[in-house]
Amino acid sequence: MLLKLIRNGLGYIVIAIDLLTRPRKMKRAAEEQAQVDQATKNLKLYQFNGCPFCIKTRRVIHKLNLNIELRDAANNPAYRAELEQSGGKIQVPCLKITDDNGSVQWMYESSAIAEYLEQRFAGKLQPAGQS
Ligand SMILES: N[C@@H](CCC(=O)N[C@@H](CS)C(=O)NCC(=O)O)C(=O)O
Repeated sequence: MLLKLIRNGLGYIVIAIDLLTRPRKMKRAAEEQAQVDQATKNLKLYQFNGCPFCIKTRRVIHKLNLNIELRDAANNPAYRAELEQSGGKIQVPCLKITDDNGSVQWMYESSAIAEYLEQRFAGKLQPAGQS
């Protein structure tokens, strides 16, 4: 009970620091942003709100100006079950990547996810299979 309170409290503090220190959003021409928005429809981030590794990943998403759907695997039982059964384990953040052929990859580890997003979206747009 006390532990949960401390953990939630710390989570809120980290969320507040994140909001106060967010990096500047990358800007793209409208047409390029539309292509990026189309590409990110195939990405879903399974995450917890107060998890520091998820906050780190959400900062990268914010900085790269990506519209990636966030799926709350702490409070949504369907997302939690999907993460465990299809991803393989309950660990967040996890990025579900669906390529143009419909095959799915579950990417764990915040550093791997950040690297993938940077490679694919920081410069010229890369297709799903290229990074
Ligand atoms: N090395 C991992 C660590 C991720 C991690 O420890 N996530 C915690 C939440 S902060 C987790 O998923 N714990 C499983 C659970 O709470 O059930 C990363 O960088 O993504």
